[in-house]
Amino acid sequence: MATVCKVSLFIFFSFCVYLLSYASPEADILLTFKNSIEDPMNSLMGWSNTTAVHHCNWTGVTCTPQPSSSSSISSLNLQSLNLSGEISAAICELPSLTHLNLADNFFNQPIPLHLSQCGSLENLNLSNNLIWGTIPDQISQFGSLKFLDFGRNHLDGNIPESIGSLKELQVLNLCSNLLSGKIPQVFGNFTQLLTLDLSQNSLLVSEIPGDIGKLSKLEKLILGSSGFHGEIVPNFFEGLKSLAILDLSQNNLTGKIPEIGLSLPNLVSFDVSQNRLSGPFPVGVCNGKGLQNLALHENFLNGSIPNDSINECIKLERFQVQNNRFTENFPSWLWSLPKIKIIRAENNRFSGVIPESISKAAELEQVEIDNNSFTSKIPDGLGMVTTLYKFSASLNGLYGELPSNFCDSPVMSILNLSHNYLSGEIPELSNCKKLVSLSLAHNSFAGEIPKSLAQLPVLTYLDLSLNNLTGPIPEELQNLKLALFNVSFNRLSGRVPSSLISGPPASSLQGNPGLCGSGLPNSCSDDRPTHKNAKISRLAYTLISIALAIAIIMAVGFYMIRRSQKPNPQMGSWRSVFFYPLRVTENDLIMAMDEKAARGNSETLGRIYVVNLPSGEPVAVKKLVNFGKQSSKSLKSEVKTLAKVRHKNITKILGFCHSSDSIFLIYEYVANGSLGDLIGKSGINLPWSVRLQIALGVAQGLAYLHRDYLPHLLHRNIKSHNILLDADFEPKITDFALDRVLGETAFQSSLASGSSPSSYLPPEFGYTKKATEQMDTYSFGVVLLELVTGRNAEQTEPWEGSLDVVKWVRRKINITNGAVQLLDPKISGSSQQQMLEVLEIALHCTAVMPDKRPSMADVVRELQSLSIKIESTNLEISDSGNTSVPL
Ligand SMILES: *[C@@H]1O[C@H](CO)[C@@H](O)[C@H](O)[C@H]1NC(C)=O
Ligand SMILES: *[C@@H]1O[C@H](CO)[C@@H](O)[C@H](O)[C@H]1NC(C)=O
Ligand SMILES: *[C@@H]1O[C@H](CO)[C@@H](O)[C@H](O)[C@H]1NC(C)=O
Ligand SMILES: *[C@@H]1O[C@H](CO)[C@@H](O)[C@H](O)[C@H]1NC(C)=O
Ligand SMILES: *[C@@H]1O[C@H](CO)[C@@H](O)[C@H](O)[C@H]1NC(C)=O
Ligand SMILES: *[C@@H]1O[C@H](CO)[C@@H](O)[C@H](O)[C@H]1NC(C)=O
Ligand SMILES: *[C@@H]1O[C@H](CO)[C@@H](O)[C@H](O)[C@H]1NC(C)=O
Ligand SMILES: *[C@@H]1O[C@H](CO)[C@@H](O)[C@H](O)[C@H]1NC(C)=O
Ligand SMILES: CC(=O)N[C@H]1CO[C@H](CO)[C@@H](O)[C@@H]1O
Repeated sequence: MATVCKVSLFIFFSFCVYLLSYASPEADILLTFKNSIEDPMNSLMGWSNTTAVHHCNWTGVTCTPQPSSSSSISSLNLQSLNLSGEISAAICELPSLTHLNLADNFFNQPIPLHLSQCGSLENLNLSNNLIWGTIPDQISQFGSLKFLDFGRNHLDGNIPESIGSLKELQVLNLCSNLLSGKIPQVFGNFTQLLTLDLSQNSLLVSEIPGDIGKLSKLEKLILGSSGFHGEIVPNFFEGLKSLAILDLSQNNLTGKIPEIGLSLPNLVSFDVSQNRLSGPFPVGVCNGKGLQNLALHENFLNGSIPNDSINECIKLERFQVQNNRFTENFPSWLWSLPKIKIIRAENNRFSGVIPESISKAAELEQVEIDNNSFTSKIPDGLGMVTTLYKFSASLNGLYGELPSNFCDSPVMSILNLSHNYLSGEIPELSNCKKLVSLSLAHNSFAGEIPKSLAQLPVLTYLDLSLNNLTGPIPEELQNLKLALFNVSFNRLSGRVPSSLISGPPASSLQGNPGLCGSGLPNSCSDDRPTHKNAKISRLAYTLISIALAIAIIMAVGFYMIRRSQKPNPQMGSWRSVFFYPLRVTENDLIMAMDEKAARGNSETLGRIYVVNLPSGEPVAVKKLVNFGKQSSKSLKSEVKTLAKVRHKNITKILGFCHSSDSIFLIYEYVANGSLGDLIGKSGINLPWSVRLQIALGVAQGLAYLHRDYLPHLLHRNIKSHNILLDADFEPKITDFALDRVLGETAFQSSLASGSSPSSYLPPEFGYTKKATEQMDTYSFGVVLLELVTGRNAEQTEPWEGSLDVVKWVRRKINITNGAVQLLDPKISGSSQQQMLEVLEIALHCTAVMPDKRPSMADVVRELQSLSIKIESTNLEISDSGNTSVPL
C-alpha cells in the first residue's frame, strides 16, 4: 500500500514538473542563461520559476506578440545592470530572439562566437563591456546580423577580411577599441550600411578604404581619432549620396579634399579638423555645380549679393576644417547657409572675404577663423546675425572700420579681432549685454575708449593693447569686474582711475607715456591738494561722521522699541526634523536665539547663533531667511542629503526646523571659532604647521564633497569665515551646499547681495550660470593666500582702492619679481620654502581661466606631499634641541 502511494506521489510530482516545464520552456532557457551570469545588483531576481509572473514580464524580456500562451521572446535587453560572468549559448535556443542588448556591463571575455547559432538574431549590442581578443575570421558566421555594436571594448588585432560577408549590416560600431593594422577593402560589401563607426582606434594604421565611398545608403561615417593617414581617394564622396554626418577629425590625413562631383544634399555635419590636409578646398561640397560656384565666388569678391538658390547645402549645421593646411579661397557659400551654426577654420591658410550675405545665416552661433589670411572688411551683415555668440578672427588681414552694429547680437559673448589691420574708432557698444571677452589688440584703432564699455555688465576680459587710442581711460571702467584689462602701447593720457592702477598688473598700462597717477612713473599735476582743501575735507569728514553716528543711534533705538512691541512668532507653524536625538523644542531654540547668542557679523547667507541645549551641550544654529519656494517635503530631502555627509573636516548637520519664512539649520558646535575670526583685522597669528594642517583639512573636505560624496556637492561659499576650528585647530567646513536648501535663485541673489562682490568669488561668477568645481577651487585658493600672506582677503587699504588679496598678490609678484616679501612676516624664515610652494598652489587655484585651475583632489595630493616634508623638518628642529614653533 505504502509503495503504491509513494509511486503515485512520484508520478504526481513528475507530472507537475513536466507541466511546469512544458508550460514555459522559454523560461527554462532564460534560467539557464541566468545561471552563468553574475548579477551583483540582483536585477534578475524576478527571473524565477517560483513566481507567478509570466516570463514575458520578466526584467528585460519582450515577447511578440504581447504575452499570451503562444508568445515567444523576441528581445532581451539587459543593459547597464553591472552583469558579468559568461554569455551562455543557451540563449540561442530561443527561436524568435532578434535583439540581444548586453551593453554597459562588465562581461570580460572574447567575442561570444557561439551567439552566431542564434538563428533569428539581427541586433547584437555588446558595447561598453570588457570584451577582449581579436575579431576572428569566424565573425562571418554572423551573416544575418543587421546591427553589430562592439564599441568601447578592448578588441585588438586587425579587422579580418571575412567581416565583408556580413552583407546585411546596417550599423557597424567598433569605436574605442585597440584595433590595429590596415582596414581590409571589403566595406563595399556593406550595401545596406547606415552607420559606420571606427573612431578612437588610435592603433589603426590605414588609409581610408576607398570602397566606403560606394555605400550609397551610408548616413554616418565616423572615423575620428583613429590612425588614418594618406590621401582620401578621388571621387570618394561621389557615391555617398545619403551622407549626413562625416567625422574624419584627428587623424593624419594628407592631400586635398577630393572634388565633390555629385551632391551631398543631406550633409549636416562636416568635420575634417586636425589633420594635415592641404590645398584649396573643393568649390562645391553640397552641389555639383562647381563651375557655377566658382563664378559666384568671383561675384563675392566684387561684393555683390549671392544668389542663394544655387546653394543646396541647406541642411549643413557644422563645418569644421580647423588645424589643417588648407590654402586659397574659403568656400564663400558657407557664410549664408540657412542652418549653419558652427564654422571653424582656424589655423589654416585660407584667404577670402566675409560677405555681406552672412546676414542670411540666421542660426549661426560660432565662427572661428583665427590665424588665416582673410582679407576683408567686417560686413554690416555680421551684426544682423542675432544668434552669434562667438566670433574669433584674430591673426588675419581684416581691415577697414568696424561697423557700428558689429556687436549687436544679443547673445554675443566672445569677440576676438586682435592682430588685424582694423582702423577707425571703436564704436559704442551697448547692445551686446552678454559680452564677456573683447579683444581688439594689435590693430590700428584710433580715437577714445568708448565709455559704453562700462555698461556691459559681464565684461571680464578687455584687451585694447597695441592700438593708436588716445584720450583718457574712462572712469566708469572701474565698475567692471575685469580679470584682464590691457591698454598698453596706445597713446592714452590723463589720470588713470585708481582701481585700474592697483588691480591689473603694471604691464597693462605701460607704453602710454601720457598716463598719470600715483604708483605710475608720472604723477598727475593736480595730485597734491592744497592745504586749505585738505582742511575743508577733514572738517566735512568729521561732520559726516557725527551725523552718521546720530543716525545709527536713532535707528538702533527705534529697532529696540519695535522689537519689544513685536509679538512672539507663532510657534504652531514650525516643523522640525532632527537627525540626532536633540531633546529640544523649536520654542527653546527660538527663545535662545537672541542678540547675545549671535556670533560674527551678519553673514551673506544668514546669521549664526550659539545655543545651549537643555542638556547643556552647545549647538550652532544658522538662521536662513528669504529662501525659495520649496515644499516642506523637498526641503526635508535636501537637508537630509547634506546631513548624510560624514567627514571629519565637514561640520555635521544635526537637524533643522522651518516655518514659512525661515529655516534654522542646526550644526554641531565647533569650539575655536572660525579661521576668519582668527585672521581678523590685524592678521592671523598661527604657526605655519597649523596653517598647513588647516589648508589640508579643508582641501580634503572639499575634495570629498566634489568627488566622493554622492550626490556630488559643490560648496559654493568657501571663505575663511566658513572654516571652523576645533580645539586642536583641525578645520571643519560649514555652510556647504546651501544652494540646495535655499533654491538656486534665492541662493544666487543672497550671494550677490553684498555691497561689493566678495573677494572669494571667481571672476567668472556673474556670467556663468552653472556653478562648477573650479569656482570652489578659486575660493579655496583665496583662503590659501590668506594663510600664506596672513592678510584678510576682504581687507582693503584706502590707498590701494578695491584690491582683493588675489590682485594684491599678483601685482606684488609682478612689480618685484620676488615672492618672498609677500609671505607673512610673522612666520620665521625656516618655513619659507614651503610657504612659497603653497603660494604657487594658491596661484594655480586662483587662475583667471577656470580650466587652468587644479581639481581639489590634485590640491590635496600636492599639500600632502608638503605636509610630509614639514613633519620631517619639525623632527629636525626638535633633534637639534630647538623646540620653538616658528611663528
Ligand atoms: C555598478 O557599477 C558601477 C560602475 O562601476 C559602480 O559604481 C556600482 O557600485 C556598481 N553597483 C553595484 C551594486 O555593484
Ligand atoms: C527551478 O529552478 C531551480 C534552479 O534554477 C531548479 O533547481 C528547479 O528544479 C526548478 N524548478 C522547477 C519546478 O522547474
Ligand atoms: C504582464 O504584465 C501586464 C501589465 O503589467 C499584465 O497586464 C499582464 O497580465 C501580465 N502578463 C502575464 C502573462 O503575466
Ligand atoms: C548599443 O547600446 C548602446 C548603449 O545603450 C547604445 O548607445 C547604442 O546605440 C546601441 N547600439 C546599437 C547598434 O543599437
Ligand atoms: C563581398 O561580396 C562578394 C559578392 O557578393 C563576395 O563574392 C565576397 O566574398 C564578399 N567579400 C567577403 C570578404 O566576404
Ligand atoms: C601622425 O603621424 C605622426 C608621424 O607621422 C605620429 O607621430 C602621430 O602620432 C600621428 N598622429 C595620429 C593622430 O595618429
Ligand atoms: C597713430 O596716429 C597718428 C596720428 O593720427 C599717426 O600719425 C600714426 O601713423 C598712427 N599710428 C598707427 C600705428 O596707426
Ligand atoms: C609682469 O610684468 C611683466 C612686464 O612688466 C610681464 O612680462 C609679466 O608677464 C608679468 N608677470 C605676471 C606674473 O603677470
Ligand atoms: C577624514 C579626513 O580626511 N580628515 C582629515 C581632516 O583634516 C586633518 C588635517 O587637519 C587630517 O589629518 C584628517 O585626515
